[in-house]
Amino acid sequence: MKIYPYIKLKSAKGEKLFALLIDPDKVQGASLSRLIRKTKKGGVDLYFVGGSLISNISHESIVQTIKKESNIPVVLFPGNSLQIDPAADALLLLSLISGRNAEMLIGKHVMAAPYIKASKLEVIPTGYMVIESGRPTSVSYISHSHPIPADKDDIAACTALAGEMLGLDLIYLDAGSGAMNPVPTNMIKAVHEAVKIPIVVGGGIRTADQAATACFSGADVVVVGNAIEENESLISVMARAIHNV
Ligand code: 1GP
Repeated sequence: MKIYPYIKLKSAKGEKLFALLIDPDKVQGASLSRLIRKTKKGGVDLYFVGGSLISNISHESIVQTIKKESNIPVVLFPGNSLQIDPAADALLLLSLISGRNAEMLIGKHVMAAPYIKASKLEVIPTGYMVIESGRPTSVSYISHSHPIPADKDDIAACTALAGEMLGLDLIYLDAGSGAMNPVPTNMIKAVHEAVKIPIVVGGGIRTADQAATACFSGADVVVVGNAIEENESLISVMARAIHNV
């Protein structure tokens, strides 16, 4: 099954998905293989692969390595158009709808479109919303965009609604990698009430409680990166929390 229909189906059934974010700059070689082995036992549903900035350029792509060692689907979460890898299963085509930087809304996409078409990747048009989380994050710096203030649920809800009306298939609420504070639960609830399309939530989720709370608030997919890089035993704990909601 393709990835987006799978996410939609799970969302319709109220079943939550756990996505492990692999940043190619932080996890590679032996540590990547160890992480993959742990995810096999741990209940990860999807790998998201990407980062705001990638400086580890190796001959074999990280996606090729993952595909050799695991059957879990790989979804690209690209920080820029250099991160299009045909070896993946799908690509989140991110339009940064929380910002007002035309390049991130549509400009980069124009340049990338022919490459994406040639890659034959499944494309998931995604409304990407960066939420203020206590301090500047890589994504707010690199994207030259203001995050949505953490207490402005109404702005978040209307932004997501506009994204849905424009035909986007997914909303991604991101507090940013390593965020001090995850996306507030009230904001997830407001967005969940505003739209019917599935909602991905990530950034700064460090505990099973936070992951479960995001799900209870309306997240369909919870993304965790940093916390698991630091403590791989969290994989099974997070997976249980997310799947038992
Ligand atoms: C960042 O949503 C992801 O874009 C995950 O963030 O690494 O803080 O879990 P963390």
